[in-house]
Amino acid sequence: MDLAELGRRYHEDGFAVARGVFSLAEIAAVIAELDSYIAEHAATLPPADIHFEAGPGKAIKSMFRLHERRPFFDRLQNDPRIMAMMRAIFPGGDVVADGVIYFGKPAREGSVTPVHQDNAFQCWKPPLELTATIALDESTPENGALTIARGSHRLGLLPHKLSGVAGFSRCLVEPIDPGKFPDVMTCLKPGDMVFHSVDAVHGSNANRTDRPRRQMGVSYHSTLAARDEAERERYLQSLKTIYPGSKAS
Ligand SMILES: O=C(O)CCC(=O)C(=O)O
Repeated sequence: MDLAELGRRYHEDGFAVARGVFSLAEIAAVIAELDSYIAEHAATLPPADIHFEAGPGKAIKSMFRLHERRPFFDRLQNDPRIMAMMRAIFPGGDVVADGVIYFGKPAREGSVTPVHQDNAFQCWKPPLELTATIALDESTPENGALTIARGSHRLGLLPHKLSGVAGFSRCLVEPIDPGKFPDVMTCLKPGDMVFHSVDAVHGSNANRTDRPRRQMGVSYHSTLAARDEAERERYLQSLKTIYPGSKAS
């Protein structure tokens, strides 16, 4: 892994892909832990920490804050390989892991992720925060690969509105110019990772295949950045109308 090249790509494009970070055996262990987490917790998670698809199977769409309930996921977010890549991307300060999310995109029911920037939820200034995706399944154009507009992180935070979509409460008000910021589908194999900036415009299509497109999303920030707490509080207040008792997202 060329860490300097990873960092250069990230700052140039607003995202960077790292292939084969985790072995297939390690990914199988993550999936086993996830299955056991679902069996233990899914029925009792608060509404902000689990979202379901609207399809007939009501399959799990996403889950938040897994690291708070399982040391396995806390260890995952502090994996030394990821931390080495994070320090290459955000040199200068320290890097802090902010939590683990599960994005299910279940077979046949996985719905569209509306186009958004994570900083509409996260409120970091400067925007030295990112999501590191770990692919558990192969992602393809047909099953809703994470799609990122190359270079869009340079636009800064754009206006968002309420999306009405569970787990992705905000989306862009206006589309951006695809001629200047072309969409890149990050088609991943299990164990691959993609790091996308909190300001990168991204989303994904529905999953119409018979296979799930499961991914873990881990957030990291540089200690050179701070949250705009007033902005974050306004966002959290807006959520209370959507998810009573909510903490985030
Ligand atoms: O599941 C998806 O494709 C969207 C994930 C996402 O929005 C994110 O990782 O920030």
